[in-house]
Amino acid sequence: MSQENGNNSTIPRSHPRYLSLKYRHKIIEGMKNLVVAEAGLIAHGRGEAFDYILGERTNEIAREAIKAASALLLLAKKPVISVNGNTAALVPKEIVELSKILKAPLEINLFYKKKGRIEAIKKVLEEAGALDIRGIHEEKLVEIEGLDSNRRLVESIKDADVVMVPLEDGDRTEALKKLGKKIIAIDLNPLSRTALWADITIVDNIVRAIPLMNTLIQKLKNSTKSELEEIVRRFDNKKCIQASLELIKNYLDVQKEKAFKNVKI
Ligand code: PTJ
Repeated sequence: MSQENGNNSTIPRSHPRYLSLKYRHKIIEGMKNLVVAEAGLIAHGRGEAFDYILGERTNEIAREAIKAASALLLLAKKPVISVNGNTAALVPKEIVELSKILKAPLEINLFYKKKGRIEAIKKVLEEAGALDIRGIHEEKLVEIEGLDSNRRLVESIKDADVVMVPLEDGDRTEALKKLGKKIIAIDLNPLSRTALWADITIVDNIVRAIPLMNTLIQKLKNSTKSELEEIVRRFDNKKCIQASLELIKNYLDVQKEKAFKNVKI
């Protein structure tokens, strides 16, 4: 298969945007296998654009959010990790590792319904070693009130106290918050509805955020309950969003000065 067909084995490692291309191709391959929705390509492109103007690195603000999210997940009695197509395509092993460390189920929850998608995502997660996958048996699904999209159909999320929602569209966070749940979002767009409604918003690329979360959770695992509560208490999501926007602004100011330094025609 050629590079144009979406096979990432043909991207030269020396390419200046190797990592970005590698993940782009994972999304393309995911779409061909039904894991990723067609709209998932567009969502990924939007994420790439935000990542670009955030400097494509995990900044200090995101690091604090990941730490607070790790503490909240460790404090949770019934944490659930929601998984959509893009998440399964980009970080299958890492999300399964997180689920195992926390002993939390992975719940497949899709916006775009298409025959075969749930099975395709289940397969990817199983191949990555998943032990507890929910959202796969129609008879076990119940509806969340106040939501009309396919995302209203949930299984373990209904009884969860903390729900992690990576790369989510629209208004489910708002609906889940109304049911008293704590929400952790991973979203490169600090102005998305999900980012603004969540209790903890990680403004970072999921491909960097989940591995770092796995490391931090291992480190925090032996902390006392009050130490974890203090980490969560100190975190302020409004400040986190505002600081992320400030960071974008500053990054663009610096780039404005630097942009043409190495361009000699
Ligand atoms: O698999 P499905 O059917 O559940 O559909 C999943 C998508 C992502 C297609 C669906 O939820 C959707 O349309 O989402 P949106 O409205 O495009 O929102 C996705 C958000 O994730 C956007 O704010 C993007 O900036 C952000 N995003 C995209 N890629 C990444 C990301 N955030 C973190 N890491 C990424 N790699």
